[in-house]
Amino acid sequence: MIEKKDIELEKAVLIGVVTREQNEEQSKEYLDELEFLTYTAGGDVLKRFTQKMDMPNPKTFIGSGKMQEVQNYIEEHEVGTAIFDDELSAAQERNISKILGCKVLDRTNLILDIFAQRATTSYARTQVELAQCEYLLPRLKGMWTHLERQKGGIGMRGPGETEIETDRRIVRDKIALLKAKIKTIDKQMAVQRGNRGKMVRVALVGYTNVGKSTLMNVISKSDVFAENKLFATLDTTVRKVVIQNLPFLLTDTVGFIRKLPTQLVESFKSTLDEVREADLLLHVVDISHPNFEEHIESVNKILGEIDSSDKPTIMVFNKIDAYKAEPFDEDDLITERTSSHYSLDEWKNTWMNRVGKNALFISALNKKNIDTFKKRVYDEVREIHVTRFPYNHFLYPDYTEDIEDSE
Ligand SMILES: Nc1nc2c(ncn2[C@@H]2O[C@H](COP(=O)(O)OP(=O)(O)OP(=O)(O)O)[C@@H](O)[C@H]2O)c(=O)[nH]1
Ligand SMILES: [Mg+2]
Repeated sequence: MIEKKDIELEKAVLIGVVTREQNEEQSKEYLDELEFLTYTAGGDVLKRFTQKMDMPNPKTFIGSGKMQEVQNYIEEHEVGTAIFDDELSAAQERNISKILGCKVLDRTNLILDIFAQRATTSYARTQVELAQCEYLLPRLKGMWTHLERQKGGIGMRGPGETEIETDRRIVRDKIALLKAKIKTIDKQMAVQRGNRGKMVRVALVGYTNVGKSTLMNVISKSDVFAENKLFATLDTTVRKVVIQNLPFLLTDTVGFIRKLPTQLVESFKSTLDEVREADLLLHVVDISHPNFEEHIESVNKILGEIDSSDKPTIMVFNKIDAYKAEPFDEDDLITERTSSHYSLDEWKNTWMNRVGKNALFISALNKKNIDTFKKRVYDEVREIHVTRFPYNHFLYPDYTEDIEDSE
């Protein structure tokens, strides 16, 4: 991103907790992701703080001793932003901000901010603005007022910049306005979708940064923006793809993430309609990510929230070129061998085996197994197509031969 190079990175610290449900390892992975999010938003993480606790402190989330430690660090290093991995209540945010004397954000805040920063079309911007207003409304009272520096930056982009000081009524009016605006666009989009006729619709879904757009570019020869940042894609791109003689529509859309703010899921409803109305889902997974199984769970959860759990789905395990098992020493009797030590072949024999022909292993970057992938998508789309157009025989000839040729 151009901005990134031009602006100075904001200094930030991260704060997470280790609980009974969330062990040290997980906490580390969540903070890794939070750091990636912070970087995407234009921040530079100087330090991470974690605290072991069973129950968060209702007033300040973490305990007073830890808070003191954070405060000392922030003062000494002139840190402007403290980012919590967990959702803070409005009161907690206020209290902590008073103690630390800097901007305090939580994960939701950060994600909303990135969306605000990355939304380019007016439609995406309207959706993000709505989500931000919904998030802001219950938090309005006294927010930031004790801070002198209201200079913008992470967490302050979008409607927050202008509306923080104004009262709830204005935000409520704004919400109504944005909703009306979205409704109008929704109608236009529904018409657009209707115009596409009965063509089979396939949607790429998956966690953010797994390679959906890269895969889209590979099989549709299109040029969708892809990069190693979270939420590179916010809008939906639909391309007509033809494999052999079979045309279908392929959709690339926004990636999911753990704890995707509900306000966003709701306001991105129509962007996600593309997924809801798809005939077939290609669930792309970054198998080189140590946490990929949890990513799958997060994605499935969001698919459930948008009533799309029962769709025919092909699991596409991407980035096999980058997959590396953690080294395991057979003579080491202390370390337990876990799935992190599995080779790719061992993985294929786990639950993935039960997914059967609907589990594919590819590298979109190196174009590995793309032909197998295309063939599988072809078969599936053809099946749907045939049920939809029972009298359309043009599809049958040649394709097997052709595919074999190309492999
Ligand atoms: N090593 C490797 N990297 C890949 C592969 N496919 C994609 N990538 C990289 O992964 C990063 C993310 O790719 P995108 O295609 O933008 O991912 P996305 O799922 O569309 O991400 P969002 O739109 O942000 O949700 C980019 O840096 C790609 O170059 C692959 O097969 N192997
Ligand atoms: Mg993308």
